[in-house]
Formats: sequence, C-alpha cells, structure tokens
Amino acid sequence: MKTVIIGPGALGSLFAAQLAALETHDVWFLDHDPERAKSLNGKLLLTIGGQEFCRKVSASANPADIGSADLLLLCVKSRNVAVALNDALPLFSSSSSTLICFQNGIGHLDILEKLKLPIEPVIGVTSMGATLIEPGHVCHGGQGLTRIGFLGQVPLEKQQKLGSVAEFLTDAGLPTQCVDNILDFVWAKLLVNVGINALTVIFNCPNGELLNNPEAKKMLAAAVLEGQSVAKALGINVTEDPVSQTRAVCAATAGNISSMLQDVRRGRQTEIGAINGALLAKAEELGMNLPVNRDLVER
Ligand code: KPL
Repeated sequence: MKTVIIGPGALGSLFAAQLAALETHDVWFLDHDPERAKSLNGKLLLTIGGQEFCRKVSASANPADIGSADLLLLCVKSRNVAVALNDALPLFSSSSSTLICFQNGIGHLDILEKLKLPIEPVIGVTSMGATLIEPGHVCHGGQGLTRIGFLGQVPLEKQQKLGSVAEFLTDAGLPTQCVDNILDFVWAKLLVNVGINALTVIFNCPNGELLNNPEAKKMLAAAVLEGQSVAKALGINVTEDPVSQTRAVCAATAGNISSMLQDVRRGRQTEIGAINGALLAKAEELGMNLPVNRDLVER
C-alpha cells in the first residue's frame, strides 16, 4: 500500500509520520519544491508529548519517482489545489486511487468541482492538531477526529472502499469516520474559522484572548452569525448555536496562535480568501449582505 501526501506542511507531515509507523507501508511526499523534497527525502521527525520519533518517509518533486498511489492526501492550501492536483495526475491509477482533500474554508470545493479529475475526490475535515517546527519536523498537537466523505452520491462499492480507508487511517493512530454529510462538517469548521482566524490577526493575540476582549467577542459572534445565516440559506445543517461552539474552540485552543496569525507573522499569504472571502462570495450569489465579514476581508 502506498500513500502520497501532497504538501509537507503541518498536517501533511503529521499524516506522513503516523502512516510511516505502519510497517510495510510506503509513504511519500510529493513536494513542488525540488530542493525541499531533496532535504525531506529519507526521514521525518515527529514529536509527541516531549518524545521524538524518527519515521522513514520518501520525498520527490517528480511524480515519476513515486509511481501510482493507492491513497493521496491533498494537504496544500486551498489556493494551490488546482496546480498541485495537476502536478499529481501521474500518481492516479485510474479508478483505484483514493484522493482525500484537507483544506480550510470552502474555496476548494468549487475548484474541485471545476477540475475534471479521473476520480471522485473525497473531502476531509480534521480536528487533529499539528505544528510544523521546521520542514521535516512536526509536533503532534492533540488527538482529534477526522471525518471523510464524498460530496455527492457514489456507488456502494466506493462507499465500502472509503470505509476501508477510514479503518486504515484509524489503525495508523488517526481516528477517522466516514460520514454522508461531509458538507455539514466543512461548514461547521468554516464557521469556527470565520469567527476566530481573522480576529486573532486584527487583535494580534492567541485564540483564547478573543474571549477576554469585549470588542473581539462581539465581532466573533457577529461574524459567525452571518456565516450561519448563509449556511441556513444553503440548506446546510450547522449546529443551532455556532457562536457557543466557536467560543468553546477558543477556550480549548486558548494558547494557540491561529493558522492565519502564523501566516501573517511569517510573511505568508493568508487564507482569508478561502475562509471569510469564500463565505462572502456565497452570500453574494444568494443576494445576502455580510457587513462584518466584508469588514474582516477588507481590513
Ligand atoms: O483551525 C484553526 C486555525 O488556526 O486555522 C483554529 C481552530 C482556529 C485553531 O487555531
């Protein structure tokens, strides 16, 4: 069994390290950057609870070195999905590969729909925590459930195959559940990110601090409620009280620097477009106005 992880960021590296612990399992990174791929080839360091483990993972920027894959985990940012999948096409073995896409926000859903892929992509939503210390060294930041599912109807045979993939991931220490309403989970995570990420940048603070700042707390609630109204208009089932849920995530990840604030601090492009921006775009299609999210995007 061969798994290829596309994108050696925090989540991709965590998946690679966990899967590489399974003996007889062949784990690869496909990295667009040949120099980085060269440095990643051979070993990956995983830190869990202060202990370090060295895992054998191969890496290449050339799909021809890798050959066809049984499982592909797409762990690049939403804006890089189309290019990354185009580069990865030689890895797909007709109908027998499974592709799972793990992106924040909802921007990737439209991109995936427009790409004519040889296989039906699976959408993944995870609450596993991971921090990239440096390329090739990842820290496990907390166990969480991963949910995977197809967006549309697929034949029973494909559902059953996805069930075996979920078992395989679970055996590798990545608890995974197949669901038939993955869009609900994508939106539930979107609302949390809508309420937290941009505000941690505006207030330059860890997630938990948003709860101690009355202005931030008010903006969090308003942004999430706008998101909930769009979800409802689209017929998506999100929890009745997404504001409490978002506040609970702030409390549970109080010391965490959100991925958006990390991007800003490292001078990287943020995912505001895939999160609040993509929400605004959906609202516009529905003729809805979201002043708070517009303000967050335009700041
Ligand atoms: O997903 C996150 C992110 O930072 O992108 C949260 C849940 C806000 C945790 O930091």
